Amino acid sequence: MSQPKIAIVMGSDSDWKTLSPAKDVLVEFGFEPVVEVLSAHRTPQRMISWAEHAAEAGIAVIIAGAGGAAHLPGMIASVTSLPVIGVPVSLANLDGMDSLLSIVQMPAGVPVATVAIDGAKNAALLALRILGAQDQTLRQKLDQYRVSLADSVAEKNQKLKSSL
Ligand code: RP5
Repeated sequence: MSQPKIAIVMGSDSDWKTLSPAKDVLVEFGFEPVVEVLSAHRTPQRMISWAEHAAEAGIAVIIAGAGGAAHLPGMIASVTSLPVIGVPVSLANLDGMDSLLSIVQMPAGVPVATVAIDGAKNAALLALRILGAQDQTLRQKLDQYRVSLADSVAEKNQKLKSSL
């Protein structure tokens, strides 16, 4: 069976600096994501068409980032039953609160799993956890990752103490 794909989509190429940490995490875990700029308000038909065909294109999880009146993740989730993870992108004016509330406050029936403002790294880790539920090898890699986080805290602890 071929590897399930993870997509990273965003409202503009200006979002890439926020979304690219998701790609770095996915590549670290052996996934080369599908990357696409899709605008909910500038290219609504293309966005809908892409999302409607995502499952048949082999995509298993969609990470969708947008800023401002960030309707991209919710609109995508309205036309596919694939899991959608929303990343609120912070813009200059409202520090990402606008994006956060636009993405997180989905009415019941159409879920979007929302991560923190600019939380692309966690979006990727959540996508991997979703796939890892059915993939023991991937789950073991995620286990190792958690252990490495614990190790890094031990190192920080040591470093701080030796600097005192
Ligand atoms: C949103 O508008 C995008 O997701 C981006 O965060 C924001 C600004 O887009 P650009 O003006 O940089 O194209 O749709």
